[in-house]
Amino acid sequence: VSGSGPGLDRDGLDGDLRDLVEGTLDGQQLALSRLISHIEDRKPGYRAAMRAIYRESGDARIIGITGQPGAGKSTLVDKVVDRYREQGLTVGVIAVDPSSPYSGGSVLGDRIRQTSRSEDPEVFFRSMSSRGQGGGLAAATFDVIHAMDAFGKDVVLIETVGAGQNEVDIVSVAETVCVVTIPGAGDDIQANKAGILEIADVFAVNKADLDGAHTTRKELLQMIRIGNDLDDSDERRWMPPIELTTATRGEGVDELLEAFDDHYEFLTDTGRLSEERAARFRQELRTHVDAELSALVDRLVAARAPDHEDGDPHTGAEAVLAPLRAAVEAELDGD
Ligand SMILES: Nc1nc2c(ncn2[C@@H]2O[C@H](COP(=O)(O)OP(=O)(O)OP(=O)(O)O)[C@@H](O)[C@H]2O)c(=O)[nH]1
Ligand SMILES: [Mg+2]
Repeated sequence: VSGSGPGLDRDGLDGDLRDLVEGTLDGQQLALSRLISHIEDRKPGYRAAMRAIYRESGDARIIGITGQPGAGKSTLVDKVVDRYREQGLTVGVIAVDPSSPYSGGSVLGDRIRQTSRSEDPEVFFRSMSSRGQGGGLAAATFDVIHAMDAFGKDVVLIETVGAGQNEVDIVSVAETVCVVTIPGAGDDIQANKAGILEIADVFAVNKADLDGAHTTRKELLQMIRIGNDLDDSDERRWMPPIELTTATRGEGVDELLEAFDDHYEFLTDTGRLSEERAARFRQELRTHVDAELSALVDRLVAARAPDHEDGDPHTGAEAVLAPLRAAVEAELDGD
């Protein structure tokens, strides 16, 4: 991507911010890093910066890695990064609300520092947390993905803690979602069956060096088959592959990458990639609207809601909603 060419949309971009955007599109790590801080903090002009960034993004593969705490997601991500680098691809990694330390460009800090590619300039790590995001973590995550994409990363990996515990809905963020589970997780899997089946494009049964990996694989397979039998649509279906991995030793990682590739191929062959991109666009737009809407509503509540001695909650809600309704109706009048 040649960013500083004539195509850059400079509208609303002042000096410093324009330098950051141009530097990012030029592949400068420091510029990317600073730009991400700027957009995470929602500093003035971030929206104009994102507009310029967005126009240059859209080429990266976006892969989500999710699963229960401690399943080995970060260890696996580290090995997946290694493999992609061996294939000559550049990689961005985003850890959302990491429960394990994750800093300075290395997954898990010192635990994996020696083996990780923290010194590799072609790998860019960033961790994001809901602290200081003002509730906009999901919105900021979309933006950071685009920034890494426009920077020129071939693959962006996003690690989130799984099963609905996270603010970021990994399905609306990633093209391919890998759910990481571990041997003996049968009960957890049963409990979250519907949610897991819905989101997983690929399963990794990690810690396959421990007992019970094959049993867990069988349980997952059974669950997928039952779900498949219940589905009577004629559409070509994707059967999520189940890969056994031992992330600590890098075993099963090649097969996992093949599964990612197969899923991507399925998405492109069936035309579902563009469908999903259209859906994601709307979801992303909604996320940005929602992030700011609640601040607007807060202002109305502060100004219009009655005290609890003076009214009931429904009348109070109506007082807040009435100006919003009026504005929406005036806007859509005649549509
Ligand atoms: N035996 C075994 N241990 C593993 C394997 N993969 C990861 N671990 C260990 O599991 C622990 C948790 O690994 P992480 O990679 O931090 O797991 P995580 O899913 O990222 O954890 P959170 O981000 O805290 O949810 C670490 O002690 C790892 O060394 C594996 O394949 N086998
Ligand atoms: Mg982790």
